[in-house]
Amino acid sequence: MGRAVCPYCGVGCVLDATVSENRVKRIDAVADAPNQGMMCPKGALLSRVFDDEKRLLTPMLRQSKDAPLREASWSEAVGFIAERFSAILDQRGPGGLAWYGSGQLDTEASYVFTKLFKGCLGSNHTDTNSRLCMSSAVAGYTLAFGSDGPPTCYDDIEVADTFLILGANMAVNHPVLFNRVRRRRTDSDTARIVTVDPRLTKTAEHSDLHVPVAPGGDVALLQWVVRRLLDTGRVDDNFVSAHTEGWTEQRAYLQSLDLDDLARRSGVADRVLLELDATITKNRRLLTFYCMGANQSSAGTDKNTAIINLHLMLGEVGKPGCGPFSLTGQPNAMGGREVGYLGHQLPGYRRVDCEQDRAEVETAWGRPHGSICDTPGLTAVPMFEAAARGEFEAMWIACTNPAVSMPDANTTKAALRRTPLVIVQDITARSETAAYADVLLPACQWGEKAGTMTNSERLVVRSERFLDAPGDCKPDWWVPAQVGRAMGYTGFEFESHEDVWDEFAALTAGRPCDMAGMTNARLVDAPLRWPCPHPAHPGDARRYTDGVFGTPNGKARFNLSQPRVPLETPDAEYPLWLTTGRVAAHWHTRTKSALSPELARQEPRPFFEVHPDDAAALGIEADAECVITSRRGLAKAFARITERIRPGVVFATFHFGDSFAPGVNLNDVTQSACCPKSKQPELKACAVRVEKFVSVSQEGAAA
Ligand SMILES: Nc1nc2c(c(=O)[nH]1)N[C@H]1C(S)=C(S)[C@@H](COP(=O)(O)OP(=O)(O)OC[C@H]3O[C@@H](n4cnc5c(=O)[nH]c(N)nc54)[C@H](O)[C@@H]3O)O[C@H]1N2
Ligand SMILES: Nc1nc2c(c(=O)[nH]1)N[C@H]1C(S)=C(S)[C@@H](COP(=O)(O)OP(=O)(O)OC[C@H]3O[C@@H](n4cnc5c(=O)[nH]c(N)nc54)[C@H](O)[C@@H]3O)O[C@H]1N2
Ligand code: SF4
Ligand SMILES: [Mo]
Repeated sequence: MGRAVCPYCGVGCVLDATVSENRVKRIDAVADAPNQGMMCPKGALLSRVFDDEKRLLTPMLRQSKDAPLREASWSEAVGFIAERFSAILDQRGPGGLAWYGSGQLDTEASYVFTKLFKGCLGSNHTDTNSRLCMSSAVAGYTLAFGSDGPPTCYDDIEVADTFLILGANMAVNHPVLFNRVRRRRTDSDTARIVTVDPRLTKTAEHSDLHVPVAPGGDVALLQWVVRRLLDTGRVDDNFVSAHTEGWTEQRAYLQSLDLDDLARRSGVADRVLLELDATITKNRRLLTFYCMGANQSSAGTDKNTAIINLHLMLGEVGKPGCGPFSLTGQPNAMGGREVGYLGHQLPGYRRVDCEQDRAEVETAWGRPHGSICDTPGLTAVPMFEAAARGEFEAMWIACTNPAVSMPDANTTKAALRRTPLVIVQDITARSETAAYADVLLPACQWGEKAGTMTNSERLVVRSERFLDAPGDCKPDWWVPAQVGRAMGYTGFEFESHEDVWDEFAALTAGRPCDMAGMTNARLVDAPLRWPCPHPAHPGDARRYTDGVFGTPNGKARFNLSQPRVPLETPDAEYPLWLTTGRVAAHWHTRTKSALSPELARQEPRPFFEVHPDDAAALGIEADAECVITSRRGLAKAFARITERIRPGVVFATFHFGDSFAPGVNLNDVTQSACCPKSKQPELKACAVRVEKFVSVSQEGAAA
């Protein structure tokens, strides 16, 4: 038997695995955990992920791009990387080295990579798939509260009245948490669920009100709501004057906006707007869940800001049952932020551009003053763009599949072809990115290693190892530690994940995400929420309960949010919006979830949703194979004609990469424009045209 947090979504279900002869026989959900004895099919079917004939079992490397990969020992692979990195440092300096990681790495691995790259190699070019996922949430929280991290916890669900779910399909992507929401809806006479999404999703179907916002129309929609609050005298003046700053400017700004114009920009009918307004204010205790429909936008930070402003005006932050609650997608997206793996961060919510923060970390790491570069590194999109121009000598990619998941993936693939040394650390060779590797490093997967992750509610969960790893697979943290040692740096003498945890937890002492009280022994015993500053501290369920925020003067800030149209809008040549997302059965690029036949057969091929009016105009019948084309590339998918989507918008998923079939990678179509504040790419909106696919042989037959 072994206990571990589910390696899929950020709900962080705690699961028990029954093991016999080094095989997982069954999975049970733990009752005394946030999942309250529940799990979804992805968690329940985890035993299937081990049957992978493409599992990476030994390190592989090649001396040059035209040589084939060959097997190598760990000492050879580590020595090879260390030598190449040293040569790059000598010839090019730290700017030639980049690391691209993942919110699916545990905290220990994220920490050791951060220490190696930022502390020793001197490169802040470390970014992760969290940039595609959470960076607008980080920016939104930090701007308003002076610190990242949600003020809320899951127990708020059972005392909330109104659930505003914006740009999140919780029924599909955070299913166990949505079950808790639905239970609250059933148990309480007053609870209501409102979902804001351009599509009638499964979440919207279970809601009292569906607000079919236009892609990118959220800021205008939220401003319409808060302007109404203002006009009808429903602002919590006491809270606003005691605990916030920036209200005078905010009020003046809101008053300068035209309600009709906002309504038009939101794309929502007046009747629905009025119902939304009535629901939000009739029912106090507003809990807002938001995810990629909010974050993955050129207005990503502004959407986050608009949500937080709404809560500040209502005085609904830091109290039970209310607050802005950003859902994390990956199991350790929150932990990576605590570790400081993004290009501008350092451990414990510190920043590379703050002298005191750098000095504290350098001292803790025993590194000379000035070791950490003071300039934030390149974020994901510019990092791969720079690599495509040949500006990096080496990229180390761990636990992510950017050849499929990055926007404008053709540029990413060009970057991987162009960079002289591409290191890929993964569990399987089925990842499309692995095909570009010059060094492949085999990692232990779930169950084969112990480690720590933080879920959406700041709950820090320790997972056990309950399986022997196959072949030469190693825990992710071990690999950068070996490279650090081989390059002659001190501070990588960790003997276990526990040593790594102790060092990291100590670095969070006195910081907002204080985990100094979370000893290994306590974490093995039970998960804990941060802040948890000393070993007798139980961990705080909620933050800012005293109305004091993390800003220098303790006040939360109102920031201005601008209704911004997506950076590419439909025109005559590309007349439709493309928006993108997920389905319940697949996990991202399917390297794990597709190994379960029960999941893989639920959505067996790429599809796109299109409104019947658009389908008729385009001459597309149900199930027709079509091509979705943008200015950057194309992707094939089969038509699903449905009134669940707004006219003028098509929806498709990015689950299918080039290894599934050539020409189906949706991110060959998407755009790399980013939110100017968070640098998160606009994965939810670009302009496309859709045509029926005609194969070369069909064309020939017709001629
Ligand atoms: N089954 C499954 N679960 C997952 C994942 C998975 O791959 N599969 N991935 C995990 C990860 S990493 C993440 S980040 C989360 C993501 O979780 P979600 O954010 O819930 O997932 P998405 O389907 O990407 O997007 C959510 C919704 O945003 C809507 N949307 C698109 N454009 C807009 C807009 O402009 N405004 C608004 N309001 N909505 C818009 C889409 O129609 C979609 O229904 O899921 C996690 N859970
Ligand atoms: N169009 C569009 N694109 C998107 C999104 C969208 O909504 N629309 N969403 C974006 C978001 S929010 C996210 S989070 C990304 C996700 O995108 P990715 O991170 O690229 O997707 P995954 O398929 O989860 O890739 C994880 C990789 O890690 C490997 N792996 C699994 N476990 C381990 C382990 O323990 N150790 C190591 N070393 N490797 C392991 C898997 O085999 C796989 O290759 O996609 C982004 N891309
Ligand atoms: S809800 Fe998320 S964490 Fe829970 S079992 Fe499903 S995928 Fe895993
Ligand atoms: Mo994500």
